[in-house]
Amino acid sequence: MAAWNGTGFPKRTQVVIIGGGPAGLLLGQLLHRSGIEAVLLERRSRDYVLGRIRAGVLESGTVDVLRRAGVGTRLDAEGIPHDGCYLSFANRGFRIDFFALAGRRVTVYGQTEITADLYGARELSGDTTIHNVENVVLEDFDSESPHVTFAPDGSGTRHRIDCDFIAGCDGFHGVSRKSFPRGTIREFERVYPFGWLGVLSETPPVNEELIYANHERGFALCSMRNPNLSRYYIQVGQGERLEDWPDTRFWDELRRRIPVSAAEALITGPSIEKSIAPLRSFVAEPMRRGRLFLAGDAAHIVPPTGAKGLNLAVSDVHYLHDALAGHYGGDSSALDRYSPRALDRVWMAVRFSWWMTNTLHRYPDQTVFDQRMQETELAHLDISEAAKRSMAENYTGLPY
Ligand code: FAS
Ligand code: PHB
Repeated sequence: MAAWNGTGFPKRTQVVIIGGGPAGLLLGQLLHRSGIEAVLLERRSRDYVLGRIRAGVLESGTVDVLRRAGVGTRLDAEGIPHDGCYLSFANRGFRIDFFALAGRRVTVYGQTEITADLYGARELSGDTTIHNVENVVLEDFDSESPHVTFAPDGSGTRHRIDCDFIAGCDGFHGVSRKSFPRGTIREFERVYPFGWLGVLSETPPVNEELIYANHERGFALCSMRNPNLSRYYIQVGQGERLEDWPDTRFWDELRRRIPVSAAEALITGPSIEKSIAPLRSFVAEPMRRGRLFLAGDAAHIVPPTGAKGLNLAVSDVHYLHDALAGHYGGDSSALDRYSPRALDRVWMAVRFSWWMTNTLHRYPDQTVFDQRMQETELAHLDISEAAKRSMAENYTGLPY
């Protein structure tokens, strides 16, 4: 158990996890089940973290890891298995049959639910979670004795936790990646000249499976969370403002971009959540510095087109848990393999997400030739089993 001081905060533990999103919570849960103690520091409140609406599609590998972490019960009961998805362009659509082509499926189950399941498990674990922390500083992670200091919610005092390892699971805007000494991390980035305007509505999904739509007006996606909760996205220009997108304008634009048969079947309703997310591809190398390890969005970002962001966070955590459990079991060799092993899979997902994004979105300076190239890429996908198989293998998740 953690060594405590008189302030009510632990002063030593085995692993300090920075960030209580899916990556941090899942790592804490896997470590706990391996008998390894982790203290989790989260900048926001529990309710704030649980209020985020983000990913919705889980690779089969992600489902396996969540079951192994002991948080698969509600996922198995409420998750919706999908054996395929639709792609549409020029008012025609076709299906990619994941199961027939790749022998595996995806599961629709919101990230919000995963976070809730993980928070429930963490509270049962008895491990320490400290919310609303401020000014987190990572120190001495190039030594054998790293430590983290932080200020609890609004207090002026600072607290220190000594540990064996620090897991930076604090997302793209977190402090962990930025704590690497200058010149020791290489960043690869592409910012896309558009974003996604997403709507959540308590309406039945327009289709049983997802529809990814290419249209000359821009990309659209029809997704869902359950039989009475739909998630829709349309591509919007950079700098678009939510206040310029009342529900009626959103629904009208979505109808224009999906096939006529879907547009006619669409059941609309008031948005219960509406947000705009920017799109970028980003990778930081390496994902480790001494006893500091990055996992999830702290190390990489993908455009949500390929439904990879959350799934990559899970595979990172799978590899990091293996490495840490190996170390505490007497074999530290996997610690050195963590970064190259995780990055191999990250880059494969970054490529796939980049390909999906370039094939389905309209670029501001796009010509009619470019539009025709996108449509022909999709027409080729429709007639080529080899191309469909490649997409099915990547979308359902390459092996760990
Ligand atoms: P997260 O960003 O989820 O969690 C990081 C946590 O660290 C946060 O709780 C944050 O408060 C905390 N933190 C930050 N700085 C800290 C500090 N200094 N100290 C302590 N804590 C700190 N992926 C998909 O697959 N499909 C999607 O549709 C999709 N939509 C998205 C929409 C948006 C708006 C965003 C931002 C992301 C979306 N993603 C999507 C990607 C998303 O799901 C991420 O991949 C996933 O949340 C990654 O989880 P984490 O790595 O845990 O990072
Ligand atoms: C979602 O349901 O939020 C979702 C699904 C697939 C994606 C992106 C987002 O590619």
